[in-house]
Amino acid sequence: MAKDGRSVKGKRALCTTILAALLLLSVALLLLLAVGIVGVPSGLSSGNPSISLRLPVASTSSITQLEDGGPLLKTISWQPRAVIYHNFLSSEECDHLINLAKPKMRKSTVVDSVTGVSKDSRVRTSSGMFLSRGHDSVVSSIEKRISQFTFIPIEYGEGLQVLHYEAGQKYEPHYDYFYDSVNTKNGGQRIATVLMYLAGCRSDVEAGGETVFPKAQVNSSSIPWWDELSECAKAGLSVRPHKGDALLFWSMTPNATVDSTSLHGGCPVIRGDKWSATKWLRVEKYAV
Ligand SMILES: O=C(O)CCC(=O)C(=O)O
Repeated sequence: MAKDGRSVKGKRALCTTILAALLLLSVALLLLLAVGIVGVPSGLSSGNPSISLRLPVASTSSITQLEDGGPLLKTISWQPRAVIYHNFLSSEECDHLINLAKPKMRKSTVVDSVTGVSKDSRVRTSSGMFLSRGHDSVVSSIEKRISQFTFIPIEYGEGLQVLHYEAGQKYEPHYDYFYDSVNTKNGGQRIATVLMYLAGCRSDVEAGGETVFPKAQVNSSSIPWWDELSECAKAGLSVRPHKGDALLFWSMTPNATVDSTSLHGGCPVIRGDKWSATKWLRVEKYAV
């Protein structure tokens, strides 16, 4: 009898231990799902060219969902390769970059394609300034995030360029890669660009200011917000400037030649102000 009693007790203890272990495992799995380390596949349809992933957002401990619950990372084109990372920067980081740049803004220049020398131009009417790499702890943390996003080491990046466009200001379509040998001496060719919107549409830019890719191989006229785009933006695939979002696009194809579909420009701001920050990435270390 006593032996049977012990074995019943033993079985109960074993069951309790198993149940407790299962409960702990479920809680751990729920925690991992909550912080985004583990994800549930979202059912990509084979005909859909855009791929969405869920990544942690800037400097906050929890994942901020978009109001519409949309994905944080969205591939918008394969030619050129381009992806939008929503909420890449926090609102405080955007404001910090603007405040750092504001007192030092100068009329933007363009690079002469033959001599490689910077010159004033009507194709680029914004104002801008450069923040040196690792300028302060906020800039360093953004540069580290860019490196993790692009898989390109921090040392391959130029300083951050902060740009300001007032109503009517624009940057006509151009390539970020160089044709001259002067500008590729330090760091080699530009391979990719990360364009971050610090103040953008729906808040500061009420209309216009989109980044447009006139040669993108995408049928963009089917997008739901087509009617809200400026005429300039309808000339190709366009990205509306939304505060905190980052746009990554590649100026070189996987076979290491320049990608002519990466032609892009900043459409004229129609109302309001647009602020952005550009990080150009090179194929080699860029000495500063
Ligand atoms: O401001 C934009 O939307 C475009 C900026 C740009 O083309 C650049 O910085 O190379």
